Amino acid sequence: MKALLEQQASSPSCINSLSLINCCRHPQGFTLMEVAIVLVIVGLLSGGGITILSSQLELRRVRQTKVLLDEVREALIGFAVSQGRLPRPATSATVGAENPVACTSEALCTGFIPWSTLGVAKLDGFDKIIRYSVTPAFAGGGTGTALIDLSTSVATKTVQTRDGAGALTYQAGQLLCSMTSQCMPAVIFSHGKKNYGTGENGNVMADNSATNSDEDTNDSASFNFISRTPSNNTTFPGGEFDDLIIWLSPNILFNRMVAAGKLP
Ligand SMILES: [Ca+2]
Ligand SMILES: [Ca+2]
Repeated sequence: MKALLEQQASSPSCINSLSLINCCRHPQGFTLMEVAIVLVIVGLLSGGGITILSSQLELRRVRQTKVLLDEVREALIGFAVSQGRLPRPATSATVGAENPVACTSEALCTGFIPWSTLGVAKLDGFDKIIRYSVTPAFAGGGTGTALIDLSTSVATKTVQTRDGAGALTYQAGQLLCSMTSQCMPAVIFSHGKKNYGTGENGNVMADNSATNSDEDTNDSASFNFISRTPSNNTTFPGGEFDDLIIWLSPNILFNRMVAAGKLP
């Protein structure tokens, strides 16, 4: 064996090339099969690494979005405490001041968060403008200046979810909203990574699914939204889902406004 190694190490091909180790390990260097196996292993390792990295990045974006949505909700409460009402949605995808025109319907009171009026981030963790839907009577009403009135203002937004069988059930609010059974004054949401959304410059992102009916609902909803745990299941009722939805509780809003002397 020692003689063989000495013979290989002293051969011209070993001395004159950088493949000394290859040469000494195996008289013919690596076989094609060995190289192929190494390439497959390297490919598997790097592919797995990229998958782990991208899923961690996605988790980070989801967490970042949840934090931003919570901040928006706090900013909405702060606005109501100082102004006596909630703000209207942004003027447009590029103008972040609340729309100066009174929003007289649920649909007109649904759009983007008024990020510059609230002083919050415009975009969620997926670089999509954060969405916002507010009850008209809580956002200035028909005049645009009406204050929230505990004796007349009925919050109108609801959020449904799906039970294990896929049936819709109310998670916030209920079928009929009234003075004694308030629904939610506002809903704040992100379209998540996939399907729908509007980018910073107003570029509208596509809906690439024919089965995501709950995401379809959220994109066009004006008062009844859907919140579910994320799912890739295209055959479950409502289809795949990755939207992130939170809402403003009327009790928390009223409590904070009463504490600040903005409501009797
Ligand atoms: Ca989505
Ligand atoms: Ca769709």
